[in-house]
Amino acid sequence: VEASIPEPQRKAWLEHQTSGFKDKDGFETEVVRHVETTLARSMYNCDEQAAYSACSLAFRDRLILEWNRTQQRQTFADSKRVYYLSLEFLMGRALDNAMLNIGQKDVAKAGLAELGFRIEDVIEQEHDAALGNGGLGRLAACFLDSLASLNYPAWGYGLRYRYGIFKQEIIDGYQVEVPDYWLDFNPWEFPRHDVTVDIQFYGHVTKRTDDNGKTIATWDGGEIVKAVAYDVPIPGYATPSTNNLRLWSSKAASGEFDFQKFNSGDYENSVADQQRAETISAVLYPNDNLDRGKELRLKQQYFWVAASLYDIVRRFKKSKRAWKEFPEQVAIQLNDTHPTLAVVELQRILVDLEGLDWDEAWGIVTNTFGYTNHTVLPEALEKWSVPLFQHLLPRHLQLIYDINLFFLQTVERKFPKDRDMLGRVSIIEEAQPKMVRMAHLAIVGSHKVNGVAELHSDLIKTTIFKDFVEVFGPDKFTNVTNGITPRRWLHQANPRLSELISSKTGSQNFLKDLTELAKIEHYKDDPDFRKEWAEIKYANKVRLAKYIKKTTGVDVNPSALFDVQVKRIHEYKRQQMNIFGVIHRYLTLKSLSPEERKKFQPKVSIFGGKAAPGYWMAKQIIHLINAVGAVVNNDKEIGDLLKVIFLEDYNVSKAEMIIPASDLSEHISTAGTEASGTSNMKFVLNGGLIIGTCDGANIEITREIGEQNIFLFGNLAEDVEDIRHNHTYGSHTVDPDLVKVFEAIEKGTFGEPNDFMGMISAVRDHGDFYLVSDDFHSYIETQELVDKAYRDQEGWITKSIESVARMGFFSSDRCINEYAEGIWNIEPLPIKDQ
Ligand code: Z15
Repeated sequence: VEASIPEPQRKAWLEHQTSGFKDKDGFETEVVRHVETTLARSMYNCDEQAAYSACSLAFRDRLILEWNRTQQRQTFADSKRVYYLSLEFLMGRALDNAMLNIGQKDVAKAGLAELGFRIEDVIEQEHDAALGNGGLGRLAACFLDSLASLNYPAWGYGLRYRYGIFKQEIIDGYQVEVPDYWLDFNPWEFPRHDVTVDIQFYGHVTKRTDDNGKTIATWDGGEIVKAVAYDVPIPGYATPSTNNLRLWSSKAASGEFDFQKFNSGDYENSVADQQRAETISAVLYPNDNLDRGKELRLKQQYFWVAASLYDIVRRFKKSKRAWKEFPEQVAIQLNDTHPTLAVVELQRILVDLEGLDWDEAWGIVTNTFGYTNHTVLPEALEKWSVPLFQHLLPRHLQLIYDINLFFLQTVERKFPKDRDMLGRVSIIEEAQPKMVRMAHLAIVGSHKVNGVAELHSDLIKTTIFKDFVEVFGPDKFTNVTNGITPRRWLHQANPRLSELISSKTGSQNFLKDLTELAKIEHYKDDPDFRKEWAEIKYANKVRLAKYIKKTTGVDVNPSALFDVQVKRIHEYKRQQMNIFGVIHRYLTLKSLSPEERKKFQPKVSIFGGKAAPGYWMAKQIIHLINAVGAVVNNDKEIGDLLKVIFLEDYNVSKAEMIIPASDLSEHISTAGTEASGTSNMKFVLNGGLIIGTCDGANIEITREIGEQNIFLFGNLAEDVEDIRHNHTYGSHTVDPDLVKVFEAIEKGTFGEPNDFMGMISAVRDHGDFYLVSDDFHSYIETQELVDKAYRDQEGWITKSIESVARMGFFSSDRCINEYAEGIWNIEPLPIKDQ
């Protein structure tokens, strides 16, 4: 590691090493000390859980030193900071990442071994920090890793949910949700009981005119809830930089509970106030790509945004600079529209509390914010009803109306008399009731708007935000293609592959500059290299096969083709098409003679993913996958030729095991619906090939790795609208192979057919919105091409190596550098002697 660090950082890094453990004995001393003092246990009854706790505490001590130094350095340098506001941070486990980033996993491994533990078992004890649903939350976590690793002065701001995303159990083939209480022992968070903010809700606004004729608005009454900060250190890789993730927890402003009420015998009410306050940060909403418009969710958003902005403004004020310098000191990124209230809140602080003129304040606001859009799906675009807003945040609603008025005046000047244009771009939708369109507010309140992959960024400019391109011009809209951190998704998830790569690139520097992967392409014909490459994939598959056996009881053959689709269950992601394809394969196999069957490529079809608890169709899809598995996996005629597995409770730590074990993964969304996708990048980076549609980042992956290395199929985004129109107004016939699949289901091959009629009639009777039938033939044909390609193992290995070698572009480091230069105007803080 050392040799790969650029010279200016080298000295700091060496010094950093001295703040690490001297050697394995030094590490052991610390572990034993924590077992015996912090945990108050003896080494004689130290189980794996206690070893995890003590090991984490030992590494945490190292982290804290650098964390404090980093914060001091950033404060002293007084340079611009970026704040990443996200309602979700899907962090996964912290210990392995901390050991790797600090660069002392080998020391820990040796030390733990001497104490009688395998490091893998110790790492496994940690509960995932699962404060997110899927791609959006995991992206935020990858961004934090890159920001710290690249030495950017950056903070994340989020909510400290008491319950993260639910744990999924599969009972009799159905999803059952179990609460995820994860805070029992969490050594990675630091309560800051001295860092609190009072947050106001409800109440009323009064306006008066001051001596200069200026209108002054005051917001009084209502209720106050306290926000308490909890800080999580974010270590950078091979740098001492350790950034901060600040998560807010809600509690009653009056402290424990109301003694007045308690003493007067009204015990229930005294506790109720406290519980109402704590409810705000109690639970993550489990919907991905869906807005349900619930009041508590709006409360969460304002609570988190108001606390974060108070904190940011407080920090800025310490620098004693003029307000106009705010955007030179502060960049705030809105991760989707969830934090858009921050735009209004900053305007409120500047105008109502600090007394700035409207226009000066608005200039500061728009120069501070950037907005990232992550979806074009209409059901995911946030809207809040005006009456709800009026009730919960009366002053903010007034400000939104003012912002809208001034905005529409500028639109009017540019497009005189175009009433339709005004209606289309207005922040307020004229409906019954009126609605606040959060995406419109986010665009108007930001200086840059970005999509997350090229196709997606083009789509928002030509569809949902078309009018805004006319109003603001095209330069306000830009693209930043998503990326992933190679530290977690290569080095940590696939240590043997990382090791093989570093043996050929000469160092681990590819983990800091992923374009160095290109060097391994020189070895693609080297027999030893290829052999090792194939062996690593096989070993990863063996590990997954063992896990499948342990958790499902099904034996799978590690030599079979592992075909994986793991992601949130959603109709647009088309797991239904995948399982229909599996059924088609099963029916084909059944129709063959035993002789013909032998020529067939054996396959294990692996699914995983959570359905939103209220998403009936998604739950039906999970049920069908399990029902098909129950039949196919017990069919003696089929044996190893086909297995169907549903892995329970897909999450970040399971992804780290599953992804490196895939031969083929499926990214098969209806073209134009998946904004980017990020697991597609993770699979390819681990040497798996992809079957996918021309959607999201699949397109850029193809451009980088070459068309010969990916299995693309299906209709193009540009044709989807016409096809849908045809479904409704033309003739709609279901693909004949798909008809046979439906017939098998309806015959009861996989149990009670009525359980699956929703999925069938969506395609057959309700317009097939996601084009499952239109793409089915091309999907099946392409799967046949996959089988053929896989039988040529040598050809497959070449594809795999070439793909990995060409994935450098998809590092979240590249992505963060693009944000820093194109949106935040911020530079890394160089690390000099401390
Ligand atoms: C979510 O996970 C994504 C978008 C959303 O609007 C919401 Cl609410 C949740 C995902 C996209 O579906 C996915 O394509 C993208 O890769 C990811 O965000 C990160 O940008």
